[in-house]
Amino acid sequence: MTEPGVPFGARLFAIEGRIDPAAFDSERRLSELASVFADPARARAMAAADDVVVYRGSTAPVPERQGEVGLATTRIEPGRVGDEFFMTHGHLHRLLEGEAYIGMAGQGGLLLRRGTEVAWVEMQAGIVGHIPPGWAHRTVNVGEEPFTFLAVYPRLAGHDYPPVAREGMGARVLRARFGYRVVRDDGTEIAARR
Ligand code: PAN
Ligand code: ZN
Repeated sequence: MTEPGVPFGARLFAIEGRIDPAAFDSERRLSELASVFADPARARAMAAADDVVVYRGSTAPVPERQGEVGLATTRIEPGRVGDEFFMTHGHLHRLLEGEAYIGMAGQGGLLLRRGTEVAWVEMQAGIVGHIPPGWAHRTVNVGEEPFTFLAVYPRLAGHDYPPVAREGMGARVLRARFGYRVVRDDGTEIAARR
């Protein structure tokens, strides 16, 4: 593993959705995420039959120090719970820090929320999504292949999950006839690709 705090070049594997070297890898399975879906009972039943990995991450060896820039990849598998696409849990940063997501492969989107404001950014290879400070963020795989991206962030930004677990993201991303629609909790559609 690369020494912490030293310059290095890391290789990105776009389709696999990983970075090398990685200090650690993580995975989130459907059973752990059931409660974030609109139909948790259905997610639990699916997980009981086959507790698939919904997404995995790899994090480059950047030390947790002020000023350091973290590099982490995420790969979200294609799939749905009912009509709702597989997605990340979603979080706020502990510190008031922004982040950039660089699309590497597949078709996805970035769902953002700040209070009652909800935004949707389509993501694919070649698109950089900008997450301003103070916005909760979640990514969604709206395609048939893995959706992968690189996150670039202040290493100390941190993850705060309970607000999203409690209040959700203000909208859900659902299958449409040929694509998807992004529907706010009040039923308004804010984006669609059909
Ligand atoms: C990303 C996310 C990653 C997984 O690296 O942490 O996509 O999503 P959850 O953390 O919501 O499970 C990031 O935004 N880092 O700040
Ligand atoms: Zn983040």
